[in-house]
Amino acid sequence: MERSLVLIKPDAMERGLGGNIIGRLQQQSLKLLALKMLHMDRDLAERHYAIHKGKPFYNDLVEYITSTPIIACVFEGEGAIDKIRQVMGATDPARAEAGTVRADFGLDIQRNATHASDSLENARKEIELFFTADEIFEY
Ligand code: 3AN
Repeated sequence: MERSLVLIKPDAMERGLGGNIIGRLQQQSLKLLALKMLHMDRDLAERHYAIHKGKPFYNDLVEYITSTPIIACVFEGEGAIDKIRQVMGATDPARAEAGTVRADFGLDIQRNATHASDSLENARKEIELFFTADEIFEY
């Protein structure tokens, strides 16, 4: 069974969209295994976005993700990585398919409401960054 890390980003937090987004995932038979609210510090943001280091948008991205508290979740399900990315839609809300989270709520490519892991390997690394084993429930 696949697991994925989902973040409800600052623009979605500011507009009170966390419950709606988590609800959409639960309605797709994705099981919520872990959830916490936290204010990411620079160190965690740099580790989470390490693959983007050196890109022109990297500094803005780190500033943005540390600008307000966020919600971090772990979801589990058959094909969870792809399924969640389908619910979220394309990274750029302007290109996201109708009915997806980013088409409905995304403001621009940076303020795109959510993060979701893009591969099993990244999911494993990202989940470890945010959660200890005893914070992830098996049920
Ligand atoms: P996704 O979150 O869909 O996996 P990534 O991993 O390509 O997308 O990018 C991570 C985050 O970096 C995106 N969610 C977005 O906020 C930001 N980002 C990606 N590309 C750009 C860009 N060209 N300009 C500004 N921000 C970007």
